[in-house]
Amino acid sequence: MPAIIILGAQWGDEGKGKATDLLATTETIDYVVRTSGGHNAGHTIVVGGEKYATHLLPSGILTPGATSVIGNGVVVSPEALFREIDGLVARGVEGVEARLVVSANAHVIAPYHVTVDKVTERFLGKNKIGTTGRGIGPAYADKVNRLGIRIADLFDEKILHDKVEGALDLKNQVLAKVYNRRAVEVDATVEELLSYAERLRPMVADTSLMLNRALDDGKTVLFEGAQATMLDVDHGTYPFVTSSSPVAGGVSTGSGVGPTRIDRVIGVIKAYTTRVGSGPFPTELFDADGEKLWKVGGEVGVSTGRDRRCGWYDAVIARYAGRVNGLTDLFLTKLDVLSSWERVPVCVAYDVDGVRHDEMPMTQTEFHHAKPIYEYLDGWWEDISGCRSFADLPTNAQKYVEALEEMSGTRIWGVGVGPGREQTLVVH
Ligand code: 2SA
Ligand code: GDP
Ligand code: MG
Repeated sequence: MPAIIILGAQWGDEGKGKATDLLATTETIDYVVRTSGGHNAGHTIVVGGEKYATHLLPSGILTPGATSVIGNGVVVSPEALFREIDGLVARGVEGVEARLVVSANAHVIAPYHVTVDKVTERFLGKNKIGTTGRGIGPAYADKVNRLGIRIADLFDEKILHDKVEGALDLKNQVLAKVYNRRAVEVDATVEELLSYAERLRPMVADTSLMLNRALDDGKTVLFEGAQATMLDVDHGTYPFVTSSSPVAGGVSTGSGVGPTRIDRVIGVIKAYTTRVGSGPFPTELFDADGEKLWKVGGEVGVSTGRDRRCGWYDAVIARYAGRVNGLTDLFLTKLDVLSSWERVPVCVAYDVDGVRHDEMPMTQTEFHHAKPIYEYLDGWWEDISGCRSFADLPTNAQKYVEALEEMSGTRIWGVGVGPGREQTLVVH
């Protein structure tokens, strides 16, 4: 299986890190590639009881022998990158920089992007997006506005100076006139960005060329998604989305590997649903069940420490993710969290102002009005975290997985019953 995509099918934090890590330990994966987002991502991997979190680095950085790639579609804060590398090295992870390749065309998150992200959110008040405050949106805005700084620009002081000046021109006026903030200094910004250049240079390459050649040579490439389908700037709950394309199509633009080279697209999906940040969420719970999911599931943001909102599984979203990503498989995580419910509700359709919708409504206004229509599946009481095969699961847990597969329209390849690498069952 030479080219595989792993991506989020809901609003993120489905367990993509674990899925990537699992695949990278069960098959020989030569490259693990990030193609969108930046250090807003937080992926947790638990190996032998030791917990690691990756943010900007692909989770494959923990797989010995695999090369980690930060593709052109990613926005890179050099400061955050080095902080993350140093953190892993301090914990004894070997050869991190030697196994990391960064695209020359990836865009840079400069300190002023973080400033703009934070002041904008404050300005929006109750209408805020609930961003991670990492400068992601403003960096992508500059990219599309043709005001971005790319990694390659860090190696040419004159170009860098011109570009920073251009990027700050309008921003400084807005910061002063709208937000009453001091101007960001061009020279100091250029100096800071240049200070990262020497350490970064050996890691920088034409990653599209490298990955296409690797596929020509029969190597296996795993594209690791960040954020998720419902946070996609086109297909998600706009404007409550991130500013990149976490769907399968974004992998091609974010890596320079064409869609005809992709063999498998795995959507990672929780056995219930969570969301962090603002925006509509039809199955969200505000009662003791929501509290229990949050507590048992440990639903706290890996990058910001924010509490995640919790709700029941939404098969409409699962079908939508199957469609917009062309999923070949689902990997269902956190089934263990659902032990000890008499009945488990699953959303099968929405009621939008009195009209039943079996598919995602066409407009965001309708989606904001969507009320879940539930089917109730029988629950189970047993602790399933020790199960290692599908047949080990209690009958009702097996039926739950089978019902979700049927309702979601994509085969369920594997099931997670705990955070550890080994706490996984293969269904098909
Ligand atoms: P941004 O910062 O511009 O990308 O924020 C825009 C929206 O995207 C959401 N977002 C996320 N949602 C889930 N998980 C993410 N990663 C971290 C994690 C989040 C954290 O793994 O827990 O620690 O808070 C992530 N990154 C971005 C964000 O909440 C906004 O709704
Ligand atoms: P990602 O952003 O999709 O990589 O996911 P996060 O790491 O942000 O959040 C997923 C959380 O669920 C992490 O704490 C994982 O360790 C944990 N996790 C993953 N799979 C399972 C599972 O099957 N069961 C349980 N209980 N936890 C899991
Ligand atoms: Mg996460």
